[in-house]
Amino acid sequence: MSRRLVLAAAQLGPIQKAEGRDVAVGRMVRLMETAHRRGAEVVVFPELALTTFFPRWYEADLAQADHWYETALPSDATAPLFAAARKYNLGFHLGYAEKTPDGHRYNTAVYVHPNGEVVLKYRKVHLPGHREYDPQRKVQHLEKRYFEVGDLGFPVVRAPIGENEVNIGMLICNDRRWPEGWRVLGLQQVELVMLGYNTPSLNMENRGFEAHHLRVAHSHLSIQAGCYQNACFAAGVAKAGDEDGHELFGHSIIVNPSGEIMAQATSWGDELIVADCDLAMCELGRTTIFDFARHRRPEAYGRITAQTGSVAPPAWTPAG
Ligand code: CDT
Repeated sequence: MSRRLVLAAAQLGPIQKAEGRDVAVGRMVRLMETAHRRGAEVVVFPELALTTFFPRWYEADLAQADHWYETALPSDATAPLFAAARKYNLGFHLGYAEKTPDGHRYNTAVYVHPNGEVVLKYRKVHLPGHREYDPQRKVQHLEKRYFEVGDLGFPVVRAPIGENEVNIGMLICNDRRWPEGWRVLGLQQVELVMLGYNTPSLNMENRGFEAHHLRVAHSHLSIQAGCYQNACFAAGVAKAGDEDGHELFGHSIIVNPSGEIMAQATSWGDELIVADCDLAMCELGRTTIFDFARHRRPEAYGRITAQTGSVAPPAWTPAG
């Protein structure tokens, strides 16, 4: 039996440092209106969707960065998103910087039901970048300064979306490059992975020497492989374009459980892409080549959880 879900990925163009949340939220509400007109039941927004990608800006005193974080959802600034969700009967995924009442800071995503309830929350586990100001870099990437490692694992929940119950999970940006996270979601029969990202077009870890097309290729490769190997759909949704002189690549995609791209953004601005997803497609992989119960061999995977860094192998020496 087919279980159809109309899925929208709402890529956002750049948000400048000086722009307030009202600008981003206004644009997001317009995208929700478009999503509704195109029949979508759920819309996925990027990582840290409410502000510029602030981890590129160094702040010696963390308290001076407080204005980048949300302390409550909804808030006055984000209330229009919740109102639009109700008006259009549209669930939405939102990435934002979270500061908890006891002072913890996370790079967080939530899925919100059209009635305004938070159904699922995830806090980013794989934080890229560095903690201290790095004078060698042209552009800072201070996620390790501004966020703690997420403490919620990789949760999946069965949630009502439109006509269906859908097993939803989340990854955030750099997480997409780590098969471990995908597999933990796959082990919970995830059907839809919501994944927002802010990825600079230049690899500053490599002083900008990585070719632009490879940056996009690696993003797509990771998402397509994650979907195929875990028999799920994903919406990989970018913040794109030039933020105060710093370029983020777009190329948002919706991917099916065969690892195929169903829809792709072609602009560097606000853009909605939509795909009609047959959730029953997840069953093929899950019951055949990736039937985990039949084929996984966790007794051989000890290193995956016992070890962080790689170790050099023993050297082979000839017996004779
Ligand atoms: N936001 C985020 O996680 N971006 C990273 C770029 C890392 S470069 C230090 C990504 O993996 O896309």
